Formats: sequence, structure tokens, C-alpha cells
Amino acid sequence: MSSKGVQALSYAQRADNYTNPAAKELLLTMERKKSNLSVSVDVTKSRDFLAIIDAVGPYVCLIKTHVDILEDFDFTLIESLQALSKKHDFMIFEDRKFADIGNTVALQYSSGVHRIASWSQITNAHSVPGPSIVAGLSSVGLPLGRGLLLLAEMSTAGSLAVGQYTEETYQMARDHQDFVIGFIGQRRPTGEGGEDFLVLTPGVGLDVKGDGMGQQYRTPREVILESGCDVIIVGRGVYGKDYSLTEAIAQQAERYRDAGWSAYLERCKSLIGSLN
Ligand code: S5P
Repeated sequence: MSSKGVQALSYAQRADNYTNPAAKELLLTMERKKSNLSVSVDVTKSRDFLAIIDAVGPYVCLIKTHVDILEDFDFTLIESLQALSKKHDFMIFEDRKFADIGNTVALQYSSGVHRIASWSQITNAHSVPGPSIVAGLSSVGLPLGRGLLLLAEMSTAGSLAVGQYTEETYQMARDHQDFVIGFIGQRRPTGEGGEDFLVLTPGVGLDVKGDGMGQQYRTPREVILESGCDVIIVGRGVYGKDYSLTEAIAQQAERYRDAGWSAYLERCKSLIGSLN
């Protein structure tokens, strides 16, 4: 199936293209909730973390976490996160960006304070160590039905993840399709050998173009319609700086959800027309 052929399918139709349970569940959740929005909850206090997730929960398919940012982390927080995931019907993605040898990443994924594999349905890794990082992580995650995203590109100015690096990351994914379900990247790979991969894209904002620290923002329309990505990842664009404004946060989540979903509908419509 060509890259355009994949993009013309609905998210629900694409669930059949995967054997990995986390990929299937994400696609079906997106369709059920009519949302391709993931909110990235990058705050330091558990109270704010849970309040933001409860506010945005109705509008997202996926909550992205950085649990190592939380100053007051303890494992009961994970139980609260899982309760919110049930209440609002979203999946959980710990953005751990593993980047070490296979043995070390397997320990970081399964153990330590955070025991990520025990609760995070999706996680991600840099491809810089080579295929052994996938082997290490899949030894822990595959038996649990987890899915892995490889960082093929980054949203930051001057990123080194370009060209040959990105191409070889795509190849690593093709070689491990039982566990690698897609990429963190800025565009859908072309020249695929018929496989379907999920592309989750950070660096999304409707109001500003950057953050003064290298982050670069594009709109949901650019990401979903023009670049053929699947999920928009939005952090500060949704919750700003005052985390107590939960109504305003929910409104922003709704705004991004609507922008992402209408770009997806427009994409399906234009491609179905052009493929017929
Ligand atoms: O290339 C990347 C990859 C990631 S996962 N660029 C990113 O910004 N991210 C993450 O997405 C980053 O770690 C942060 O959690 C989120 C973007 O947050 P925002 O506040 O800039 O939307």
C-alpha cells in the first residue's frame, strides 16, 4: 500500500493493518472519540498533572507523560492516571526517549521507581544505538502487548535526526513491525514497502511559531493534511502557564481536537477523490 493509500483509509480501517495490540487500540480509540489529539502533560506537580488530564480527557485519544519531571511522584499517581484513562477512554504514552544499550534500556523500561512497562501502553526510543535498542525494549514490552515509537525526526531547530539517519530509522522499524508501531516525526515516510506506520507529531501550535528554546510549531492542518501524520501532540498550546484555569484548558483541548479532526476528514476526502 502506498503512503497516499494509507492516508486515504480511516483510522478504524487501518487498525486491521496491525498485529500489535497497542497500535490497534490507539487507532480504534481515535475513531471512537473522533480525536487525533494527544496532550503532553509536562508539569512538575501531581496535583496539576491530574487536574489537566481530567480537563483534557474528553478530547484526547492519548495522554503523553514525562513522569520523571514530577517532583512528588509515587506509584499511587499511576493508579490515578489509570482511573482517568478509564473514565475518559484514552491511552497512555510515557515519552521516555530511551537511548542506551539493549540491556540498560530493558532495565530502565521494566524497573526503577517508575516501572514504565507496567502501565505505559506506548513508549519511544532514539534509534541512535541501532537495532539492539529495539531488541532490549521488546524483550520487556512485547509480552505485555506494548508498542514502541522510534524518533525518526525531531521538531527542534538544527535537529541531527535528518536524511540518512531518518531513513535508517524507518528501516529499523520495518525490521521489527511486531513491536515498532511507528514514529515520532514531522512527516509520513514515503517509499514504504507497503507497511502502515503511525506517525505522531510534536511541535504543534495554533498561536505561536516557537518557544525561544528551539521548539518549532506547525499547525494541525500542516501536520495532518500536508505532511500526512496521524496524531498531533500538543503541550503548552493547550494548558499555557496557569494550570488552575481548567475550563480554559478544556476549551483549548477542544479547539485542537476540532482542528486535528477536521484536517483528517479533509485528508480522507481529498485522497479518496484523487485515488478513484
Ligand atoms: O521532536 C520532538 C519530540 C518530542 S516527543 N519534539 C518534542 O517537542 N517532543 C515532546 O513533545 C517534548 O518532549 C514535549 O513533551 C512535547 C512538546 O511540548 P510543547 O509544549 O512544545 O507542545
